[in-house]
Formats: sequence, structure tokens, C-alpha cells
Amino acid sequence: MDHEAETHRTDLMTITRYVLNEQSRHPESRGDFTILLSHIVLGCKFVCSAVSKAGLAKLIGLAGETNVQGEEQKKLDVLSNEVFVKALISSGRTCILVSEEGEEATFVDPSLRGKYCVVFDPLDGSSNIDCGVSIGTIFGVYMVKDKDNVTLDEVLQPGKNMLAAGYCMYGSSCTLVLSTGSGVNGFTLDPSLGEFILTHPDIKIPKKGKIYSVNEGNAKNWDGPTTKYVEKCKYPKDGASPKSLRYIGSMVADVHRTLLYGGIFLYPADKKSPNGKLRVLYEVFPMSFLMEQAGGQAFTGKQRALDLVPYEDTSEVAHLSWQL
Ligand code: FBP
Repeated sequence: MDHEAETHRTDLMTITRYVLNEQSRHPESRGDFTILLSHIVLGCKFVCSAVSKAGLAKLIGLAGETNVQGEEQKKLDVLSNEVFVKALISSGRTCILVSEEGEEATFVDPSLRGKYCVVFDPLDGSSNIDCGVSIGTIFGVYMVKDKDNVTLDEVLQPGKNMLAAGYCMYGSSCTLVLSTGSGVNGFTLDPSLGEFILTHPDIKIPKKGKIYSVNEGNAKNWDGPTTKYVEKCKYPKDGASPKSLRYIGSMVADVHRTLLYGGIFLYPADKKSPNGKLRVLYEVFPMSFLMEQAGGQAFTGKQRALDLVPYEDTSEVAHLSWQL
């Protein structure tokens, strides 16, 4: 038995222990964020187990089909949304929730309110669910000024005002990557313990990356600068070697790889989708917050993504073209 490893193994830095350490660095803190995060973690654990069953469930009819008994099954992303909304409300620490699956923002019952607003995409990359490719949950946390008189304006804040952001990737392993504004850390779920353990401390994106990640299927609709940039990745003129193309089509997975291996991930606006595809509040802002905290950058092609001020448009909280 490798005692060194076993000794190391017993000193477990779980995500709760990590956040409690962070909390102890803020004597004024009452533990509200720690409680909120523990409910987000609960939601991630639930979705992780549901996603890992999804493939099997193809037999039992998960993901919106009726099962062999003909029972109506909830679609996985609808199920994930429900789990997060209930977990966030039951934390007693939230007052307004904005979900990609929700038609409207959810204003929490005043008797259950707390000081945080959470924006989230309960299951991102859902087009990859049925083929078992990595998907994920994305979330961002804001503090509201007055939880008793909360309005949508509290949500339409620039991304740079976020207190914390993270994602949980459901892939070969379940990895939760989190930043509370002082660096980025990755925690892997140990199914035998049901605990997220610190496995990627202080993630820093490599300065130089050999990978570019974009859906080249949209190339014919790209504008000149985007076409020129991707050409440069493929046919560098300065004798450098061409970058490798990697594109999973699940933003959480593509961003996770970019954080660890370096490179660029972009989803440019184009003639077909002049506003781009990625949603500002619960996709662009949390990922840009993490990327900057890891020493990277996030742009819209015109400005720093986190400086954007989202606006409410009747169809949907704004979309955006965007690159990391
Ligand atoms: P969903 O949140 O609806 O899954 O859409 C977002 C997303 O799936 C991202 O995860 C991914 O980066 C992008 O859309 C893939 O889009 P496309 O299939 O157009 O390349």
C-alpha cells in the first residue's frame, strides 16, 4: 500500500472545506455564500447522476420519450432546471433566478429570500445528451442591493459585477470549476464519497495555445475579420505550425479544454445569426469571469465581454458573439 498516497488521500480538500477556508478569510461573512454554493453543488450531483443514467435511460425512456411502461418522462434539461430552481430556492439565500430553461425570471417568495441572484444554464450542450458527449451546467452569482424590492434590473448588471461563477462538466468524470473572484479551482466528484475533491488547484490558462475551437460549419456566413483569423490559425504565414482544430459543440467541454490546454474558443456572430448564439447572462458572463480569473481574456470582438451591460429584449435576454 502506498502510504504516501493514502496519507495524502486522508487529507481531503472537499469543495465545502475549500469554500469554508475562503469564508474564514472574510470575517464579516455570515456563511450565506457557502450555504448557497452547497445547494448548487447538490444540484450538480443530482444532474451528474441523471446524466450518467441518460444513456441507459435510452432503454428506460429518459430525455422526453415515454418509457417502456408508457409513462411520460421529463426531458433531462427540464429535469435539471427543476432541480436547480428548487435547490436554489430552498437554500433561502436567493431572491431572483434566471435560467436558460425559464421563460421568465423567477422571483423567490419574499419569505424565502436571500441576497443573491443566480443566473444559470442547467444543462448546456444539450444537443449532445443522447450521444453521451460531455455536457454541463453553467452558473453565475450576483449580490442584489435590496432583496425585498428586487427587480429585473438587478440581473441586468455587467458581468464584471459577478461575485462568483462556475460550471460543472458531466463527462468521463464530473468536474466542477469555480471562481469566487480570487483564482479558479477545479474539483472532481469522487462517486465513492459523493464529494467534490480539489484536483485542479489554481488553474492558470497556458500563455500559448495550439488549439482553435469554432464551428467551421458556419464559415460561409462569417464576416471578413473572423474568416481571416481562422485562416491564420490554419495557414500561419510566420512559419509557425498551424493550430489544431478541436470542437465538441458543448461550450462547457470546449471551454474546459481551453482553460487546461490553452488556445482560443470562439462563437462568432454571422450572417445567419447576427447576434451570435451564446447567451450573455448564463453562458458568456460566467465563462468570461472564469477565463479572466485564470489569466485569460474574453472579448466580443469589439470589447471586453464582462463590461457588457445586458438589456432585456422581449424575445430573450440578449445573445452575443464572443471569443475567449
Ligand atoms: P444550449 O445551451 O442550447 O445547449 O446551446 C449552447 C451550445 O450547445 C453550446 O454549448 C455550444 O458551444 C453551442 O451551443 C454549439 O452550437 P453549434 O451546434 O451551433 O455549434
